[in-house]
Amino acid sequence: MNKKIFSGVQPTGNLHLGNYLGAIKNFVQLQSDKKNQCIYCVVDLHSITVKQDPRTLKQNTRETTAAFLASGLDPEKSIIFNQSAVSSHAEGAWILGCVSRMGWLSRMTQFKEKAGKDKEKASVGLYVYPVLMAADILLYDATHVPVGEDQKQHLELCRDIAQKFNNDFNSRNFLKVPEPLIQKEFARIMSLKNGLNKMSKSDPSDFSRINLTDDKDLIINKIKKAKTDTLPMPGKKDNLEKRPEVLNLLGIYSSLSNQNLDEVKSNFEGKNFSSFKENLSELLIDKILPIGKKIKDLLKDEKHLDNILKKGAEKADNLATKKINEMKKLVGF
Ligand code: AQP
Repeated sequence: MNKKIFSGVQPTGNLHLGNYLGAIKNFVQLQSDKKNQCIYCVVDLHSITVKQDPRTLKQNTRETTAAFLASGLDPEKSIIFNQSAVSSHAEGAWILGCVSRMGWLSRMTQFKEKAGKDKEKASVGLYVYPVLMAADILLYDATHVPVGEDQKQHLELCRDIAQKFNNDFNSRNFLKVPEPLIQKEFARIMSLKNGLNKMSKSDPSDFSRINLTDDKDLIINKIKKAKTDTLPMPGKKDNLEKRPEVLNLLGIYSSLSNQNLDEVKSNFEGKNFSSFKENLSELLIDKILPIGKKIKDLLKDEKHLDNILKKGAEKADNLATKKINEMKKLVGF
């Protein structure tokens, strides 16, 4: 079956290993199958759900685009654009917002996590963020959406919204119900400081994550300081349920080296943590440093990046305008 792929990344700076292993690496793999139509979006409308400095936002949009290209996305093979350049996303979000139910959105755990204790002060945009995400996906009839595990609940909501729209407007299969594409193992990369928290751009501690643009010394230092525990390196048979930090580091090794967890455990069984950490740093330097270098090079030519986004937006706009016009007709506009 030919797949239509849609996914996005927020231009909120500090693109990290979690974004890469949970999402972008998968984007590149999907692009390599010629039968797939891939659309990858820098979701700048999503990023303003929390306060952004306008000049930094523009630069972060370029940086996320550079990270896409440096990781292997090719504008000749995939549509690459920024969300705010295609106005159908905002229009679609309004229509779908009127179909969505408050109760559905109230159950979204990401809002609860991001809004924290003071929900009253969170933006309305942060609350309705998953509706905009549904519009992003449904406008392109995406069949598959590659995301990290943290976005699974939003994808389920998107499916509910699509079905309700189709029912409400008597338009069976008009909005295509998409499937999530989530890696089977290590779909959620955790913080280097606390194995129970997700690795995140907005974590105040830079030592909680490996950024794609970190240099060699910083990578070595961050892995050296990454939390482990006092027990020895686990063997193949050891259960790691109660050792989240160790599981996370082994998981990172496994994802980067394309080996399964048991193989990684066997390779390091009986060795000490410092030797494992040295190996992990070397692997990160081998896989991530070249991406960081490319990002920095690409950022030297802002016009080139802006041009890629502009051309991508023209292609995306053609597809999205058709769909939003049909959607408006169904609604009665
Ligand atoms: N830690 C993670 N492990 C696996 N996948 C992850 N993703 C994010 N963090 C991890 C995936 O990366 C894609 C883009 O994410 P995003 O930029 O849209 O926003 P996010 O999920 O909110 O990521 P962050 O880093 O946690 O950003 P902040 O701190 O700004 O909220 C998504 O597919 C996501 O699943």
